[in-house]
Amino acid sequence: MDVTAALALEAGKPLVIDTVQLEGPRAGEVLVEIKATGLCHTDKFTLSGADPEGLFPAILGHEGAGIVREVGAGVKHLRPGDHVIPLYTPECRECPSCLSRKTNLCTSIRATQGRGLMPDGTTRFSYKGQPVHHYMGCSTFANYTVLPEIALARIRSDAPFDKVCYIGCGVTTGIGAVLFTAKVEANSTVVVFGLGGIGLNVIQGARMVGARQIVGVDLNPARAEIARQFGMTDFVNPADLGENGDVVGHLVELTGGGADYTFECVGNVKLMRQALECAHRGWGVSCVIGVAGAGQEISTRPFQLVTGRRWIGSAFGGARGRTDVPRIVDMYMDGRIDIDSLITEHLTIDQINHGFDLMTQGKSIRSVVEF
Ligand code: NAD
Ligand code: AHE
Ligand code: ZN
Repeated sequence: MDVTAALALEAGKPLVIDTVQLEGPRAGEVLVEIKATGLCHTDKFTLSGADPEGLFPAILGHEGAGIVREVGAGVKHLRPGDHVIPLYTPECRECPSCLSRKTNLCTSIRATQGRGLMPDGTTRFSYKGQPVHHYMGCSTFANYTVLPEIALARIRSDAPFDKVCYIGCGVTTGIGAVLFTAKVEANSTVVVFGLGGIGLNVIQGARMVGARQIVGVDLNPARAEIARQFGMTDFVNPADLGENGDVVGHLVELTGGGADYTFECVGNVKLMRQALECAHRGWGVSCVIGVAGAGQEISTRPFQLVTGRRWIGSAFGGARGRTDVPRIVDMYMDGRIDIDSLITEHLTIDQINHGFDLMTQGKSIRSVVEF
């Protein structure tokens, strides 16, 4: 079938909106009509060429919501008409990782997903007769896409697509990192580096569990107001501390000796170090969420770990998609989490490059494209 997509033809070039061809679902696969998709910083990162797994041409996008239109042979848990959220972290419930109960990182289709292919090693998309890669197993920058059944969470049918698409990445990543990965306790002190689409959800999660102090760190002063609305108690702009300002020292003092939990939500390895080092001696936990580019490495003095800080990381908030995503949708529908205030732009697919420009300029939190 012909579908409308935003194509990433080359690294560093704007997306091209055009008609591409999509084959129907094969065994174990599902055709989904995408109704809405968010723009995540990771899409921009991959488009820039900094992603070691970035492949071109590809159809990017991994934060979508839509409706099942057709199922392939052997699909057991979904049928046409079901409302779904695509999962870049699937949940097969059968692989050693799923069965371990120690991680959400299902391994059943990760190898082919990383090569931009469906589990059978082929692609369903083509453009001008040439194959086009899938992205993160989702490719939501198209009004129709094909996914494996295990990479779809079925959600309630009264949830608005233009809001719950954000649960496909940003909301779940931020809230989940607090709830599922770090397991922040009530009365904790928390520092969040980066108050964008992810960091604001970390703040929202920290408030939900009853953190007593939530410090936000961002170079963009415009982020302070919305972060306060989400539960931030203190704002630190590193630029205000001067060029050689001691960000770590300042945060350690502000939190009375270091924070119980810190989160890096930018993708900057220098900030990852600062986040570790402003965690409390003896017990502070620092969680890396930001994605850093090819060749980047983190470093610190081992003494920081010897003295009891722990450095951890979180992908998709540690959430098991088919199990946890429908619950997070319920949390939104019950008014327990705010998504609406974070969606600052509604765009058409023709405006998608403008959406990425707004992200670069720090003028949007989440832009959502509606089909
Ligand atoms: P975003 O662009 O919405 O937000 C980034 C924020 O960081 C902005 O507010 C920006 O002003 C701030 N910032 C930039 N440089 C800074 C600095 N030096 N000091 C302080 N603040 C700074 O991005 P996002 O969508 O929130 O994504 C954030 C990061 O999380 C990205 O690296 C993205 O790839 C990653 N991510 C990871 C996961 C995961 O599962 N681990 C999921 C989604 C996104
Ligand atoms: N492909 C990159 C890493 C990208 C990455 O870390 N992705 C996160 C999700 S970001 C969503 O916005 C993730 O889930 N990683 C786990 C996984 O299995 O991909 C690289 O460095 O190669
Ligand atoms: Zn994302």
